[in-house]
Amino acid sequence: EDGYDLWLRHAPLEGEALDALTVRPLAVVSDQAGNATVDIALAELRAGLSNMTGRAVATAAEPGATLIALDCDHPQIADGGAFSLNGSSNGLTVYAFEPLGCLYGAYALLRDLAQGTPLGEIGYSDAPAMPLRMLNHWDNPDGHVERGYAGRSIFDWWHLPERLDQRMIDYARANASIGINGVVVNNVNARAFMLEPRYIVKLARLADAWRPYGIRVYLSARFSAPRDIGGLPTADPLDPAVRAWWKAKADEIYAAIPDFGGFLVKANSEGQPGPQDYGRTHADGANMMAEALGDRGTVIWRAFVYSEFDDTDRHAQAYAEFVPLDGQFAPNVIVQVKNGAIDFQPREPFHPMFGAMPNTRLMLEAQITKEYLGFASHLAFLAPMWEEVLEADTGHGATVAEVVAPVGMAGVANTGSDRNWSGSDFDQANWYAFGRLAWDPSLSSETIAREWAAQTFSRAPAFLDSVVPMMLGSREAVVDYMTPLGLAHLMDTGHHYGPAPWVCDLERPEWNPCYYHRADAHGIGFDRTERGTHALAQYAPSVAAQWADPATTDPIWLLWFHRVSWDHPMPSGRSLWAELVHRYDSGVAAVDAMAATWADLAPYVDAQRHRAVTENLAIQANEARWWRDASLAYWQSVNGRELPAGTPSPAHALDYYRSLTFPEAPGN
Ligand code: BDP
Repeated sequence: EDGYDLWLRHAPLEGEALDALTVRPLAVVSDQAGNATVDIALAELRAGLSNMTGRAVATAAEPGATLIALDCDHPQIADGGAFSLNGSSNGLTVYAFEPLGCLYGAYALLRDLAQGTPLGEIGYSDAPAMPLRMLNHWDNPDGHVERGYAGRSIFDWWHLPERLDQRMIDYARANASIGINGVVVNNVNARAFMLEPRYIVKLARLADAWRPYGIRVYLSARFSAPRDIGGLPTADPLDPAVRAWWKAKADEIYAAIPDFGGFLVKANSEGQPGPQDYGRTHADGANMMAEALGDRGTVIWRAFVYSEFDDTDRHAQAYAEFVPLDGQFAPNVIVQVKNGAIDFQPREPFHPMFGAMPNTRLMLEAQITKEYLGFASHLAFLAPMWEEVLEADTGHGATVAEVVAPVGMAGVANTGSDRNWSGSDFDQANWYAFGRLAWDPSLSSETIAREWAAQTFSRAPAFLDSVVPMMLGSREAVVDYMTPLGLAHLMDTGHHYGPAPWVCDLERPEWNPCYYHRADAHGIGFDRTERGTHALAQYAPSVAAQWADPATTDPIWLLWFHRVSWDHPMPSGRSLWAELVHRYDSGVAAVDAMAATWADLAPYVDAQRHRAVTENLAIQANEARWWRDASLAYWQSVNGRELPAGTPSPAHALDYYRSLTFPEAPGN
């Protein structure tokens, strides 16, 4: 097995689950056969059931057969993809109001069966919690994927529209099986030419292929497109010619793609053009594009802004630029906010914008590709990280999940041309978990890990009882060996591979790791209290109060909000310095434990995938030690302290770590 089939393997069943499906012949039917979406649901059920049972599945009701029926215009079920699975004496019916609900119901049924649940025990209703469940691809038209660790882009713009790779169908299927219903096909650092007519026909071919799977296409749009490709002298959002250009562009796209989702825009951030270039606000820019789309689509405007450094705190910039605009965005504008205020670090407190803009539609942006968590070679299951954010109480009367539920979630995709799609087998779990959480943010990480592992590897209880805890602890291990106790952004600059806390000479302060850790002989950490940058005040008072005093701040956030001395007493009884060392060592030990657990699981996993994971764990074990040793060598050079007794010294002197370069690391 090479991982291509993802969680949709539908491996042969055994025992009671198999018996329930084989006592009688099996038939899968629907009165709505002929509808493209219903036909996909029927084909998925027939293929999946036949794989799981080893028997042919009939396509018409036969006397005495176990009947699985799809009823896809049932008036009592809500629209938007809801479904109900109802068992009966002779089988099970999937009820939905529309074909897409039947498709989601079919995938849910297959998911339950593939976990070994007997048919007779399946019966429930389900509906997506959020209307928009999107992937954002950072794929460039030349095939390079920004922050991609799984090969080249899966989108073959070169050969579209004539050639539609089978991967485009398999991709849509995988997405639909976890409820994803929107795809932004190109990088937020967008090329304007993707709005040209020759790209619109390519995009239309994808839209046609994905429509039956319930997936709408979106484009990242470069704000300066009216200048770049439109021949206009300006892209000022208040200029009538600019407005007319975007309106005509939208009309042109809708003529080819009637259900085009809309535009994703990164503006006035990291050198991208935007309305501020003309003295206008984010709202001016977003509303202009929203007017062009009208009620046909949505503008998703990113809040990840950090343009010119204004000498305060990068943590505070997005809130400062956006919160004053609350209530000014058009109804078809969504503001997309990263989970934390800096940038997809292994751990960040939730973004203070959540809950702070009650009159703006806010959507959560998560990163599935592991730019800051060891790329695809480190095993880190991200559901616990997203769960931590979704469950966070904003102090404004709602959790983050409650704030974004009326709108949705976007995940920066981790797909690529690698056979296993995600660069590693376990990174498939992050794609899966993202979709499942966007569908239902109340699902626990444990439930998701169990579902995924049972479908992807083995439903044997002994396997699951071992692999699920391993997955659940994996992200904390990364936090411990990379950035414990609230540290952040200590990776090497540019490619973000490996540790480089010593970097301090880049042009802009916030590009430097030393900006984030602020370590010197006396102490370490970023003071965001009123004595420091006061960014803490952007949180609701009840939340800010939890993090205001270093003595009572949860240690996981300590150095994010506070600068403390190396002797600062920790709840564990250790000094800050001893605790830091302890966390690095725990992270390394956790990776060794994962490798040992995985070695024991060989009997449950095919040799090809078992070996692939083993090799990655060997990389991770080396790199965890590298992170620990390089970080400790650096901190020692700053604080002049010995390591606590019994703690191994770094394998090399600091100069060795500083001298390493990685021209082969995937770039940005
Ligand atoms: C950062 C990435 C950069 C992206 C940027 C963004 O390093 O490649 O362009 O985020 O989200 O995490 O726009």
